[in-house]
Amino acid sequence: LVNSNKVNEKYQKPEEFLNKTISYGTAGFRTKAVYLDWVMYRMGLLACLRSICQKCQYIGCMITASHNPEEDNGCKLVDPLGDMLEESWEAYASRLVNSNNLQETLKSLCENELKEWIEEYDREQEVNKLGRIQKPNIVAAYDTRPSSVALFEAFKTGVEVLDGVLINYGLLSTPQLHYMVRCLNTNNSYGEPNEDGYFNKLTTAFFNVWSMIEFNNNGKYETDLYVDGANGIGADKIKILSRLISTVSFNDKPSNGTILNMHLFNDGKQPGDKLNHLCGADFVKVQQKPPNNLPELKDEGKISKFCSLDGDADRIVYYYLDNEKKFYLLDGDKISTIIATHLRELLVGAELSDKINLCIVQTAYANGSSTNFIENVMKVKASCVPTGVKHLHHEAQKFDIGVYFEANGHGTILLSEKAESIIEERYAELMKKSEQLDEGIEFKDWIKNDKVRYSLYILKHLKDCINQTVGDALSDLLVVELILAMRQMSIADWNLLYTDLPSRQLKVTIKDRNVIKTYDAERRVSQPAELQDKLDELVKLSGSKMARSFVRPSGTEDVVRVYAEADTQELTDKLAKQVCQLVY
Ligand code: NG1
Ligand code: ZN
Repeated sequence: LVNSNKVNEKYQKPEEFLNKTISYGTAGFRTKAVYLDWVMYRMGLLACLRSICQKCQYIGCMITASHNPEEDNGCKLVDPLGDMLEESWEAYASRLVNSNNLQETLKSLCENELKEWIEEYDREQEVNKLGRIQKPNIVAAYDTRPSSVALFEAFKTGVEVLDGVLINYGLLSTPQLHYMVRCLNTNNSYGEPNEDGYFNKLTTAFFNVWSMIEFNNNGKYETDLYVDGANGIGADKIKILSRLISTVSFNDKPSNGTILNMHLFNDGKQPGDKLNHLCGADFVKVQQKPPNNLPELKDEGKISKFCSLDGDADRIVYYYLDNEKKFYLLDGDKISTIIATHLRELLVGAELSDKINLCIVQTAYANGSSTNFIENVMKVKASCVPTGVKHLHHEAQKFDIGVYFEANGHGTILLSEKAESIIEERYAELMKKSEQLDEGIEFKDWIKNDKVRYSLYILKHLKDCINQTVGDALSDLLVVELILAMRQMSIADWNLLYTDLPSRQLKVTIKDRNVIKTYDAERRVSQPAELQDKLDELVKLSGSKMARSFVRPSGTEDVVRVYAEADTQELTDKLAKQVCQLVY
């Protein structure tokens, strides 16, 4: 492999990058799309190396810049089980991209860090010469950005240099690509590796739960949901999901007559529509206001339920306006608390709470009220980790059930192998018993009439509705809707779980954001030395007992992020501004 000598420099590193370093950060490589083709080419090489070092299993490449502006783009690699690229490989990615002598760096990686794997690969090639030759297997997909297709071509050229076999899935959401990778590497046991398989898995689980719900006229659950597609890939996928949800009657079982109606807006198909522009989950969360083009709803006096996806459909936040048009946001913290509350009730109901533990993972951006609610009302463990999904994911893996969400709406639920097998075994026993039901007893009634049976049944199918590889707006949406429907809860009721402290997120541009070093899950600054003391002083003098503030360098933009929360919005905004001045 090393001596193949095929590496060419078609996608030359531009001069202006020769003295610059860029790093594979929390979201892979991400910047203005015009600077990226040579990066993509090199990532094609790296994806092949990663596949070779994973016995030629499929490695994914998602081309997206998520919630960032349409002009940006980026690239994330996906490991064989659908999770993010292993941490040690982030360093290889940065090395390969920052190298000013690509051939040399590639050679050095192959002859040192990756030596064992490359030798094994070369040996296998020799042995299999006459038979089927294993090649690096790569799958790629991209979001709707205009730059995505050209960047895919650059990636493809890189893959071809190392003889990789590339499947192009075209337009997918980030979580769909993660799903495909997992299916391909697990012999389809996770699902079929195509879009039908993805939707089939989600909707089957959804209908299995939905069909058990008794809807009555007094229930407060809103069956209409208005979805902001951020003018991106999520809009296309919501259209498919919405069609399936409103037309499929699962397994020919009579439906309960109630349908979840999704109404899409910001679908990206109207003149002037621009990805993430004045819309989408990040806009709504950071600006704390509704997106553009909120549908005019005729039913005055009735509260409507809204949600916004982000540009690659891995984030979701909910919101509503009250009769005075006051805006209420239900962010990742509200989503994780309602999910964890419900899962805990199901565990108790299924008599499994002593066998399966539960934890919620958050970051410093979690609203202080949510952490207080988790620890002091729910009495569940709340872990705090640094920003970036990989940190949340890894922490959540330490528990039987780990519910993790960033406040911005990115998150999912992970079940340990132990939790999975307990639930699956008990469920299998339940199904066995159901085969011997007396005549005249309906399966559905039999399940519903017993708390243990019911809780187990719901637990099993709710878990199957979760995309455990990564946060997935579509899967999260279905899980939230099922929980609200089961609880007969309106969005306003859900919001009452706890009251958010007013918060503010701002950004400051400084010469070198990396002079700021943090610790304690990014909640405190260690460098520059005097910054934390000054920040503490501002918090102390803020006039609010609840005040909290922190600063950290962004991993995806060239800015320092400032966060503050306090008793009132006025005090919060004042504190956030003062901290910005401190940083500047
Ligand atoms: P940075 O730019 O490091 O703050 C942002 C989000 C993260 C995560 C990444 C990846 C905030 C405050 N930060 O990271 O949570 O989603 O983008 O997209 O929302
Ligand atoms: Zn995203």
